[in-house]
Amino acid sequence: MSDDHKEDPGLSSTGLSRRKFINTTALVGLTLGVAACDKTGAPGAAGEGTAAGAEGCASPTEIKPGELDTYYGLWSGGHNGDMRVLGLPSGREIHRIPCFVPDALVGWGITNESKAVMGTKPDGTPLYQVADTHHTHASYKDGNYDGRYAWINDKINSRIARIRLDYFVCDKITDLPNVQGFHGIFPDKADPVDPNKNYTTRVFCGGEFAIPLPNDGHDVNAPEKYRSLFSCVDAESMEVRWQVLIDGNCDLVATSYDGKLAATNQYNTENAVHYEDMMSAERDACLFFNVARIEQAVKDGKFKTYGTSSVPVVDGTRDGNKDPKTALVAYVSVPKNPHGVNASPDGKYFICAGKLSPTTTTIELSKVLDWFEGKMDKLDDAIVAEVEVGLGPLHTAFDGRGNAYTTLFLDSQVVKWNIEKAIAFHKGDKSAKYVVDRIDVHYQPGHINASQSETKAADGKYLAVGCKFSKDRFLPVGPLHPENEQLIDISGDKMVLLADHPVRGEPHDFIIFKRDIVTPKQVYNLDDSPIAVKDAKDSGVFRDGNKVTVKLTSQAPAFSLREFTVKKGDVVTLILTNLDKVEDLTHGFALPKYNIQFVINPQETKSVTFVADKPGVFWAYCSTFCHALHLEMRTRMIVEA
Ligand code: RUQ
Ligand code: CUA
Ligand code: CA
Repeated sequence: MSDDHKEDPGLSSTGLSRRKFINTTALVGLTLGVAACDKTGAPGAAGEGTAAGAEGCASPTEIKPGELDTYYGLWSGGHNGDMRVLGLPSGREIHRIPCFVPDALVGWGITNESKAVMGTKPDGTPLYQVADTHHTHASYKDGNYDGRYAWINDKINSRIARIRLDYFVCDKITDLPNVQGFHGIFPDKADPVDPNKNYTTRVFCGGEFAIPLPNDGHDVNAPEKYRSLFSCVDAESMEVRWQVLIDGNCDLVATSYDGKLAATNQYNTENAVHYEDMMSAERDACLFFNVARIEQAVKDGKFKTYGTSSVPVVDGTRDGNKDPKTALVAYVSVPKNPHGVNASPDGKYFICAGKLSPTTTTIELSKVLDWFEGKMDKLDDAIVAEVEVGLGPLHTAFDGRGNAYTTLFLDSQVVKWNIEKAIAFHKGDKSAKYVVDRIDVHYQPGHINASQSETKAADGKYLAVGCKFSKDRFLPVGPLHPENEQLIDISGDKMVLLADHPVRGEPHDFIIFKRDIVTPKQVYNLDDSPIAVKDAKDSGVFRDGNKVTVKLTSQAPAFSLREFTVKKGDVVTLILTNLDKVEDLTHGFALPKYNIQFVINPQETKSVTFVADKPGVFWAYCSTFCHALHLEMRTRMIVEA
């Protein structure tokens, strides 16, 4: 590593003159940048402490042409109902994976295959046009991501989507029965009883809004009877395995590394329907679910079902779970409307942020397990730290070196604090300085996550912060502002702000992992589709009454049929296989006036079904620039009157 810049008189004088005007954080940032400047600005250099700001020193966020980012970020796409893929540290958005809402680029919601995943109304159109994704998490093995799947929630319609991380596509969506406001989501990291299953087999989902069970019009005016459910979805089949009826509500979700516990924070212990009543109690709770016991109770038939759902629902209410030795759920008290529950990478603690309380509550998992085994009388003794960190704490990330980073919504800051020192302070050592650093962010941060933060491989390099307000950080574009995702270097003692990234609202949560965790495929396998048209010679128009199948292939710069003819009123299913095998050789199929457009990747097959209700000539053209003769790449659909 070069330290040339240390001797640069010009630089130090600029540095000095600026020092009077900048706060301490920025000052240290500048110094760090100077000390650790790497001439190459190579990716990964940031891990050795590089930071932006020093003259002549490339920022780690500047990835040069031809170079690749070192991390993937999976971002929730918010109202767009998709998942976004970013490269980090550059912050460049590389891809959007549509899930819950139609997508015009790839034809999600247009093709039969995507509609089968999304679900359709009786008229064949996608079930929903709106979504609200918040949280995205990926599958685990041995405490680290294994690159198989990611999951994302849809809060509006209580649906969970799975993304395959080989093709980066959504392959399954499941509706959670009897749940409204499905919010928190987290995969398990191991099986609670089978040590051989040291990988994700379940995904837990928190239901936020209480509703009558079933929600069929009865008890609508009896809010005291409304209930929330905590759900477990099978990671492979995506079926809902079981649900737990609780008192109060669920918000965010976290899981332990040993697979024994899942947790949700709860802000509405009051079971209230109005916000002022939701804040009436001084303490709410963090609920711990004993996964093995719940699954045993289901096996033993100790459950109910509600409405048309056959999913077993076990009793997780306070009254039904007073005896620790048989309890399925433990309610640890946490101050005033907490938000966020996060598992520390050492596997020892869950941390709840206080939101309306300026504190974070650290709960030791081994003590919760002691309580379940009858070895500890008072459940709240599992709280090993409850310390002040600032105003409006929401979410916490980790660097793998014992420090936690919590967003302070009201203070517009991130506070870095040391977990063991907070525990010492809580125990009575008032000299324990647990707050290590603070940094201003812009503005009102919600979610936060660090590279590999929620794994045993937390590496403490980059921290991303999802700021809910961007105000003056970007060129004005009218009243609707983008959100501001900020990137912070956390490799040193002091946090250093590296970059602002505008994002379309409202992204909420994200995860960041090393790029070698996934091995994305570049080309599909023809056998992935049972209806693939494997040879151009198999193309043609096949009629069965008024049902017509058009089989088509693409190979730059031509479709296998120069034209095809159908009759007005025919129900046409068009199957298109892209026979090109070359990486990045994607074609599109755009059919004017028929509301059909989709892309077709190398060796991929897609189909659409439509009624040929308009007679005439329709030039179906390739919509993805694929070849010098791309504009000439067309086929003619003739619809005879
Ligand atoms: S929530 S800003 Cu939907 Cu993730 Cu906390
Ligand atoms: Cu094929 Cu453009
Ligand atoms: Ca409350």
